[in-house]
Amino acid sequence: MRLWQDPQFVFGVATSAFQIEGAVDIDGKVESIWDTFCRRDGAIADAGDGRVACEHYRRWEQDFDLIASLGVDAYRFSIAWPRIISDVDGRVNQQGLMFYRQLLEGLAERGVKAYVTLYHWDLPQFLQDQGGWLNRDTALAFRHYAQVAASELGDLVQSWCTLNEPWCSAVLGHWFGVHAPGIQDRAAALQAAHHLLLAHGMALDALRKNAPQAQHGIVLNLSPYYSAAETPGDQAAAEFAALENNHWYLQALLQGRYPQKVWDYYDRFRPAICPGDMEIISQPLDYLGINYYSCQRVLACEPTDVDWPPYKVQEPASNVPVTAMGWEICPSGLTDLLQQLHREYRLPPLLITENGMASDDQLFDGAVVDDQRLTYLQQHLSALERAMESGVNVRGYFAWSLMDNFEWAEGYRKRFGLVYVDYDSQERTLKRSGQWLQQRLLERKQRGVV
Ligand code: IFM
Repeated sequence: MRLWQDPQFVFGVATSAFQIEGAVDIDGKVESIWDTFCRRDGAIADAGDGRVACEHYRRWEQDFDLIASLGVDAYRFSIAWPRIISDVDGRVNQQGLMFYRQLLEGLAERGVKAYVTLYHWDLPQFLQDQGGWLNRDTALAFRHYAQVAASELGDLVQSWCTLNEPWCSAVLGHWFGVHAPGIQDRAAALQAAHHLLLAHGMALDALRKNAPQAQHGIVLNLSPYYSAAETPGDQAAAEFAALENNHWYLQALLQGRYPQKVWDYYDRFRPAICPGDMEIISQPLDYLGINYYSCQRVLACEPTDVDWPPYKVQEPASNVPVTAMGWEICPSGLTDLLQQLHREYRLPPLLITENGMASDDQLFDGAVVDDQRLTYLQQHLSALERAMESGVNVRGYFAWSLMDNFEWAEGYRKRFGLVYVDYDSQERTLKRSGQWLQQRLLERKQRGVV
């Protein structure tokens, strides 16, 4: 595979703060919306929360040794905003900064590049109390946080990401209500999406000023939307679904507008936009991060309610391979998606910032044989390579996730890690998929590629 021979291509593993750190009320950290949401009855499938998670806050050195032993070039992780900023006035928590400085120094000592995300969903609760992403001031608060993070930590960071998957924060958090803050309101979702993108633009500017030597971008979760049947109605529905879920974000970021069809369809729910917002949102990016897990198959339907779209996402058929999340395994979708984006946009360089699968892994005799994940990774890397061979400029690939962790509303039951975590003992075991990746990366080093 050409991918393995390119010394510039970055291989990494990824995590996020709330999913692994634990220590949610230690060293001056204040509450996030996920701390609050986890206390809501029935919100988390196994009633789990972030209090202990993978105890990474305490065990980070051991975890970093593990990362280094994998032979990856980079580690993608997020900073918990509520560890850094303590109140509505923007007071800075030095202990929080010290923790992340330690992490960054730990990575530098091990020769691993730091890819840092500022927002992976853990909004400080004090901002939610002021309206959260429905309040435009949250974008200004995010700019302040970005400025503090970049000026205090920027010398050790190679790549910054403003937001991870704003679709999830907006739609899962404000429309479906299955993620924090658990709101169910179509208009709120569109307004939150706009303020998230505005926050991205404002933070980008602060990052460029305070950490000019680093790369700056954003990460979107994207899927190809296929028509589940050949009828023109279903094809139009798939097109609408792609516009609503992918291009709403892509067009705003890359072209400074929202897709007209979706704008017209949701005329009752349009977000408030101030003059100049779209210019702030669509500043040039050094890279666009794409999180890819699956494809979506769509059927046309009559909306049951005014705030529902004119399509339905079909459940995978019983003969289609799925992950433990029930998501279709669809490696060719990655090639299709990348090629479509390449055709439709003038893209910055791309990174695959997450890719992986949940499976029902079992630790048996000290080993975890997760062959389904191993195949998943191989197939997706081949699919990525096919896209690159056809001309798509992809500069890196990060496996999700380094280790099993808190899978949001699913709690701890869904395991995405290359490393198995025994939540009773906190013991880590490299799964077979992780051993495979490690072997490939070490061979690559031995061949002198990097
Ligand atoms: O675990 C999540 C991650 O936090 C964001 N992207 C998708 C992953 C799997 O659901």
